[in-house]
Amino acid sequence: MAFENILVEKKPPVGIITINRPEQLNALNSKTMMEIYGAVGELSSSEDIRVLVITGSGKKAFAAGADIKEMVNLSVTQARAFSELGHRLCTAIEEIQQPVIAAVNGFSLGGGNELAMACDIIYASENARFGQPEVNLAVVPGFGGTQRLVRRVGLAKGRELLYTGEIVNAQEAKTMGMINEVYPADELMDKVMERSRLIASKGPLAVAQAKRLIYQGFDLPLCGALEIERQVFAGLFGTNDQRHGMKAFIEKKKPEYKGN
Ligand code: DAK
Repeated sequence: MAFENILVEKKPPVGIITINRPEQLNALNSKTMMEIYGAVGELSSSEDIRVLVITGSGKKAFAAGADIKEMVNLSVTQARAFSELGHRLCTAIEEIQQPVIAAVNGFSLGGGNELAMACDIIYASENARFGQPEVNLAVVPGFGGTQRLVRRVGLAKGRELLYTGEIVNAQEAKTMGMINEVYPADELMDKVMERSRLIASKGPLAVAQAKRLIYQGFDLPLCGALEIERQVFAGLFGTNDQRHGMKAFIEKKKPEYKGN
């Protein structure tokens, strides 16, 4: 697939999507979101890709929001379609097997932060800034932010951020549990690649199932979620990787997982 607003690189076992509209601070217009959606599909169906990374080009932004210039004159029907596109993209990120890491290298605002929060893990540079400033524009987040933010940081902080539109720095975002770790800007991508390769070295079916269990189980009653865990745990004993991994431990060897 040819893309105009994103760059896609395969560095097996890692696939990298870079939002590439730096002059617009990587604002997410429909075309860019459709391209990211296409790239997520393409990379996630590659057998040699075990982790996806999403980042922004330039030094200023991961993505400074949904594209306000595209949104300004949307009708109610068009706004609904725009929101559905954002939801489809964020849900796709949550539903693919591979973990997705957001490497946030600057502003992560509005729709950009909603995209980041759909990712499994968020690593940020020290200059990153996070927020849901939609209320400044008299709208609410439209790509799932009202739901994913409070699930990440809890109701107290989530409400505050959503009602004030305040922007927080990377350390504050880490303290409230929105993001995982903060690195110096010039080390961010190296650290992200290191963490990605660490995840990719684990049993891929186990990582994929852990992702699915968290996604499907999080909003279920505990007893139902635990039942799914039992089924998945048992099912993994039908895989070659499980036998291989446990034997490797006993024989003090390093396992090499094949994903079967
Ligand atoms: N959209 C479009 N262009 C943007 C943009 C954005 N979100 N953010 C920045 N840009 C553009 C600027 O317009 C400028 O373009 P030119 O004027 O040069 O053409 C260029 O990027 C550089 O930006 P600045 O000159 O403003 O750069 P500064 O360093 O001075 O300021 C900033 C950086 C991030 C503080 C500032 O750009 C800013 O405040 N940006 C907007 C941040 C924001 O409000 N983000 C949230 C957007 S709203 C929904 C669906 C979705 C959503 C809501 C509802 N439904 C359908 C219901 C989601 C909404 C959002 O995400």
